[in-house]
Amino acid sequence: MNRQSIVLAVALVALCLQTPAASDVFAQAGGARPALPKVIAYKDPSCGCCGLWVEHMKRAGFAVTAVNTPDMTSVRREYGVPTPLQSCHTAVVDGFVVEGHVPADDVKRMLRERPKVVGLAVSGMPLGSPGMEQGNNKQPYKVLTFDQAGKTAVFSER
Ligand SMILES: [Cu+2]
Repeated sequence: MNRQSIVLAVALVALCLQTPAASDVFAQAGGARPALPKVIAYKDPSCGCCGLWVEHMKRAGFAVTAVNTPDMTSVRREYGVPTPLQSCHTAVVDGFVVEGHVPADDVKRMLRERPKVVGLAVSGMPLGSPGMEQGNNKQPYKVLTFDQAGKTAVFSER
């Protein structure tokens, strides 16, 4: 290595080391919070309540890409959604799977807490869940976590 390339290497290392510190300062200065991760929502093109759930997620601040597919069975299989938990749409966000009409607040909590699960699900389509609003009709429902073995646990009760 000649002198010039050593200087260049040192400068590059210094630059790399500097980057996290600089962004810390930015965060401390009240800079923008990191944006919410992107959501990809798979749904049947004819599913109206799926579109309403996508709108619910957008209102909560998520950037959502809706992907229309007539074959939701394959999507659920691909992302490991247990059959008893199935609903009308399947979304993927930051490595987690979100099945059905899960409230955005629960998705945000999962992203903060990062439980060791595949994702969250609201099975069926309970009335009153996000995207399934119908006046004042509200069916109580549970948001469940599920793991690779299909084991579930209650994440929240709504
Ligand atoms: Cu639905």
